[in-house]
Amino acid sequence: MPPLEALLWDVDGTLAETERDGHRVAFNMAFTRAGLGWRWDDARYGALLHVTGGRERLLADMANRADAPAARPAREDLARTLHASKNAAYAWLVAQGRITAREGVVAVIEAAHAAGLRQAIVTTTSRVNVEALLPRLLGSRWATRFATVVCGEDVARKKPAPDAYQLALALLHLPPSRALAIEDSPPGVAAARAAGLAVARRPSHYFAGEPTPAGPLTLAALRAGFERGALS
Ligand code: XBP
Ligand code: MG
Repeated sequence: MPPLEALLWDVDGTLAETERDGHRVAFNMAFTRAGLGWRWDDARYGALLHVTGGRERLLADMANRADAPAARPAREDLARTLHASKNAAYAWLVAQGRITAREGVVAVIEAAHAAGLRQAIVTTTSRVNVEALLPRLLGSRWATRFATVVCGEDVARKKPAPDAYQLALALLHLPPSRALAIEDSPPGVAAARAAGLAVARRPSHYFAGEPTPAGPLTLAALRAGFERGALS
């Protein structure tokens, strides 16, 4: 294996338990604010996570609801309104300090920065959510830690398509053999692998049944796994 040159970080579920502590709670706040009796419990939200993108997730859920608007344009309008309201509620939850970094994440980002590795954010969440979360996790230095930030709006196809990873690699001028993706979910792992990347899996709350690596998240462990070719 060539030496490791870059870490490509997923956001939701990887940097923090944002789906459990942020997005699901915020979707339910948006439903209430819209006067809808809808509520996504933990099990329903976990099942809906195979649909990436919050607006797309709303549309997928509406497809199974008798009380959703029947006409496609009305559904799309409602999904857009609920999604904007959800993102506002998410920013509020972040500002309240309800979302904290997963263990080891901040230390690895700082160690990688100190070691001269390049880093990128590669997420299918909306840019507003990244811009709400990252300063809270890393302070104002966050923007100096990532050479590029690829978000859901930047690509035609969200994960599990490889587009976001391919775009990040192109912006970093790196072949996939020099970078490592860090992901929590099967769609995220599939996206990284489809872009030809090695992947360190750190399953989050909703994917606790997925294979989990032994030991804490450290830069040394990531580097060793990458260099042994032990990550897939
Ligand atoms: C996770 C997603 C997102 C979030 C919600 O992305 O699929 O849709 O659940 O964010 P990743 P939005 O793990 O790649 O960061 O509502 O902004 O889509
Ligand atoms: Mg994720």
